[in-house]
Amino acid sequence: MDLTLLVFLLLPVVAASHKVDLPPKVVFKMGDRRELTCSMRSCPGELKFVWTPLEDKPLFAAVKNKPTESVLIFENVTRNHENTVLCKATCGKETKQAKTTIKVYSFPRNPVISGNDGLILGEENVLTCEVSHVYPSEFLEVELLQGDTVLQAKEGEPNTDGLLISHKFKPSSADDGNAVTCRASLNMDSIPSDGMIRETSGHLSVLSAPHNVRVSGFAAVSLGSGLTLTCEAEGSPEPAFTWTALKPDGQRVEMGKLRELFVRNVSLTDTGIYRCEVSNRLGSQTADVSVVVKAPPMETIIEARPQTVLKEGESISIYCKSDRVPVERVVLRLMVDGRETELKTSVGAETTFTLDSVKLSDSGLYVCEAFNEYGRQRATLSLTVETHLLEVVLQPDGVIVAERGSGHALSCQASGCPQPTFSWRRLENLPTRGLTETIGFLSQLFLDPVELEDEGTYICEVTCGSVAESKQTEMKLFSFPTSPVLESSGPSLEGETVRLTCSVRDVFPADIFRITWMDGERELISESGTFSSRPQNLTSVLSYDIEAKDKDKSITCKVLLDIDGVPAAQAVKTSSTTLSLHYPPRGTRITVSPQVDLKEGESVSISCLSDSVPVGRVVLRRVVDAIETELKANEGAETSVILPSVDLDDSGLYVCEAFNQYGSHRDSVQVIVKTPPRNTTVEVLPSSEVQEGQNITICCNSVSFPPPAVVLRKLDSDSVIYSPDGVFQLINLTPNDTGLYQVNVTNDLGYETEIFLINVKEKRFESPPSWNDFVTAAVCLGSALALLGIVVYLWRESKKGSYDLTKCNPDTV
Ligand SMILES: *[C@@H]1O[C@H](CO)[C@@H](O)[C@H](O)[C@H]1NC(C)=O
Ligand SMILES: *[C@@H]1O[C@H](CO)[C@@H](O)[C@H](O)[C@H]1NC(C)=O
Ligand SMILES: *[C@@H]1O[C@H](CO)[C@@H](O)[C@H](O)[C@H]1NC(C)=O
Ligand SMILES: *[C@@H]1O[C@H](CO)[C@@H](O)[C@H](O)[C@H]1NC(C)=O
Ligand SMILES: *[C@@H]1O[C@H](CO)[C@@H](O)[C@H](O)[C@H]1NC(C)=O
Ligand SMILES: *[C@@H]1O[C@H](CO)[C@@H](O)[C@H](O)[C@H]1NC(C)=O
Ligand SMILES: CC(=O)N[C@H]1CO[C@H](CO)[C@@H](O)[C@@H]1O
Repeated sequence: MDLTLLVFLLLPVVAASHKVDLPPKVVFKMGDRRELTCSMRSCPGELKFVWTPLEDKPLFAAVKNKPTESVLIFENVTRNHENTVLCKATCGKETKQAKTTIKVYSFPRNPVISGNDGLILGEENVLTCEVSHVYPSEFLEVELLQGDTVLQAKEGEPNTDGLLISHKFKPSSADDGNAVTCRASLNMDSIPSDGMIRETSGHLSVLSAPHNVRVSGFAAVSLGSGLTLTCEAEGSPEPAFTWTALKPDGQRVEMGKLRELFVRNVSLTDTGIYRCEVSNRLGSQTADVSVVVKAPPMETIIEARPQTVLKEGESISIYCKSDRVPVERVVLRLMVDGRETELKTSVGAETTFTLDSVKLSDSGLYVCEAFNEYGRQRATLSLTVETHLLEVVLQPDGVIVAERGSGHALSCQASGCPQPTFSWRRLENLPTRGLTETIGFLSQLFLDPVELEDEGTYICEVTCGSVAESKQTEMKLFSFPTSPVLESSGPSLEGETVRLTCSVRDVFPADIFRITWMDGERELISESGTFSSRPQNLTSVLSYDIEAKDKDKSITCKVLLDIDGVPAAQAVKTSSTTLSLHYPPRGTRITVSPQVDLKEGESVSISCLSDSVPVGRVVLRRVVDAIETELKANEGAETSVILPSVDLDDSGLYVCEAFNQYGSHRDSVQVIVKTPPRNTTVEVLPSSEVQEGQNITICCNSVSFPPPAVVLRKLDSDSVIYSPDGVFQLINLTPNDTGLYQVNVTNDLGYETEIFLINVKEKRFESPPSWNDFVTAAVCLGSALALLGIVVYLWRESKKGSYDLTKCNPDTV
C-alpha cells in the first residue's frame, strides 16, 4: 500500500481533533535523503515539536521546524537511522504525540554471477552468484537458475552483508550458451515492489580446445574452376583458422586465415593436401583434405635411355611417365606403318619397357598414352636402330709368305660392333689347323709351327647382328732352312778344270729356287729347281777352267728364293769358296834397306819375299867370286837378315831363291860397301935416295872403295900430278927434285894424305931434266890403266872387298 495514499486517507480523521500526523512506520533505503514530517494541522496557535528517539541512540538527523510541521531530515540514510522515533507536538497546552518506526534497507546492487564464462569442458567448474551490501540480510533469498531450472537457492542469515552461492558442476558442450540467472529478493515489507527483486543473467560459456574439426567442400576440382573449402570445428573460445597447402614437392604454402578457403582458377600446382589448423588457447587440431585437380593427363613424356638412335644389339629402356596429373594407366605401343602394337600397359603413372638387344625391326615410333577419367594424352618417340658399321681388318693383309716351321698369327680385328662373332675357315675347305683365340674384338689364329699343309687362303668372317663382313689372306709357304754347301774337287794348277758342287737342302717350292754361280759380281751360270710338292735337295755343278788370274778368286754359289714378301736376308743364301790355284814360286824379290850403297859401319837389312802356292822355302845367299855363302834359309815365303855394321867384305851379290814342289825362283841384288881412303902407304922404287938421272916409281897403296884418285905434289911447288891408279914415275931426276912430296888419295867419301922425302944425289956431268919435263899425261894414263887392272885383280883376290895398291910391280910400270 502506498504510504502517501495512506497518509491522505487518514488526514481528514486526524485533522478533526488536534492530531499529530506521523506515519507509524517508514522504510528508508540506505543512502537516500529522506525526510520525516510530523505535523498537526488543526492547531490554531503556536505549535511546538519535540523529536525523541525511543531507542538508545541518537537520531542522527537534522530537524527543520515549520509553522505546522517539523521535518526530520536524514541526509544520508544509514543503518544508524533505524529507530523508533516519538514526535511530540504541543499546541498550546495540548501535547499530542505519535511515534513511528524507522526501518532501513539496503539492496543496491544486482547479483554478480561469476565463473560462467570460462568453463572448462568436462572439468569441475564452480559457478558463483554473489549478492552484497544487502540489509537486512535475513530477508534475502537468492536462487541460481539455468533456464527455468533452479540450480541452487539460499536464504540469508542475519547480520551478514550478503550471500554467495557456489554451484559446482562439470559442464557439457550442451551447456554452452545457456542462460544462467541469479535472482535475489529482499522479502521485507514496505519495500517498493520494484526494489524487492534484483536479478542478473549471463550465459554459460563452456571453453574447449578445437574439436570435431573437418573440412567440407569438393576436394576434386576441375582445372580452371574455383576451389572452396570450409573448415568446420567446435571449440571455445572461437578458434582461429589457418589454411596451409602441402604441395607434393614438400613445400608448405599458407593459404588463408579464414574459416573458408577459396582458390580461384585452380591450376595443377594447386594439387596437394590442404590442412586446416584450428586453434584457440586451449589447443589446436588439424584436418586435412587432399585436393585433386581434375584434368586429363598432362605432360606425358616418353624417353629413351640412353638414346634414340642406336645400333643393333644395344640395349634400351623406353620410359613413359605422366605424373603431372593422376593417371590411371599408361600404355606403351610401337607404331610401324600406321599399325600399333601394344608393348606394355601399366597401372599408375609410369612404365618402362626394356629391350636388351635391339633388332632393326625395333625401329619405329613409340607411343605412350596416358589415361584417366578426364581424358588421355599421347607422347611419341622415334627410335632408330641402325646396323653396325662393322669393319674387319685382317692382318697380315694380302699374302703372307711364311717359312716352314716359323710361327705365324693371323689377327682379325673387328670394329664398329660391340659383340662381334668370329669364324675362321679356309677357302679350300680344308680343315684349319692351329689354335684360335678370341678376346673381345680380336680373334687370332696361331699357326705355330706352320707346316706345308697350312698353305692356302684363310678367311675371317665376322658377324654383327644382321651384318657380316669377311677378310681373307693367303698364306704361301717356303722352306729354305740352310745355306748352300759348296764343295770343290781340290787344288789345281793353271789350265786345269776345277769342279765345284753347290747343294742346298730341303727347299720348297723347288721351282722358285734359283742357284746362281757368281764370280764376284759376274754371273757365271744359273739354274732353277723343278716343281715338287715336297721339299727337295737342289744341287748345281760348276766346271771352271782355272787360269793364273784366278788366284784367290772367290766363287759364290747364290741360292735365291724368288718370291715376294721374304726379307732379302732370308731369300738369299750364299756360300763362297776361294779357287785353289797352285803355282811354282814367282815374283821373288830381294830388297835392301835402307839402300844398296853403303858406307862401312852402317847397318843394312836384306829381305826376300816370294810368292808360291803352296808356300815352300826361301834361301838367302851371298855370292863372291862364284862362291855362295848361305846366310839364311827358312820355311815360308820370306826371309831377311840384318847386318848391323857392314865392312868392305860385305859387298857382293846377294841372291834369294824360293822353292816349292813345283819349282824355284830367284832374285839378286849387288850390294856395295864404300869407304874413304885409309891405311895409305907410299913406296918409292927402287929407293927414295937415287942418283941424279935415275928414274923412280912411286907406288901409293890405300884401302878405298870406290877407287881413289891420287895426286902427287912437291910441297914447295904448286905443280901437281894426278894418277888414277896411284903410280907415279919420275924420270931423270935432278938434285933440284930433292924435297918433301905429298900424295893425296881421294875418293867420293874423303881423302887421306901421306908425305915422304925424295933425295937426289948430284951427278956432275950433265944437267938433269926439270920436274915439269918428264911427267907426261900419256905415260900416267897408260900406267894408270894398267895399275887399275891390278887393283881390280887384287880386290877380287883378297875377297875382302878392299883396294890394295901395295902390289906395285916395278916390272909392269
Ligand atoms: C552516505 O553515507 C555513506 C556511508 O557513510 C556514504 O558512503 C555516502 O557517500 C553518503 N552519501 C551522501 C550523499 O552523502
Ligand atoms: C587461369 O590460370 C591460367 C594459368 O595460370 C591462365 O592462363 C588463365 O588465363 C587463368 N584464367 C583466368 C580466367 O584467370
Ligand atoms: C737331302 O739331303 C739330306 C742329307 O744331305 C738327306 O738327309 C735328305 O733325305 C735329302 N732329302 C731329299 C728329299 O733327298
Ligand atoms: C889401317 O889403319 C887403321 C887406322 O887407320 C888401323 O887400325 C889398321 O890396323 C890398319 N890396317 C892395316 C892392314 O894396316
Ligand atoms: C929413264 O927412263 C928413260 C925413258 O923411259 C930412259 O930413256 C932412260 O934410259 C932411263 N934411265 C935409266 C938410267 O934407266
Ligand atoms: C887432297 O885433295 C883433295 C881433293 O882434291 C883436297 O880437297 C885436299 O885439300 C887435298 N889435301 C891436301 C892436304 O892438300
Ligand atoms: C939443271 C937445272 O935446272 N939446274 C938448276 C938447279 O937450281 C939452281 C938454283 O936454283 C939452278 O941454278 C940450276 O940451273
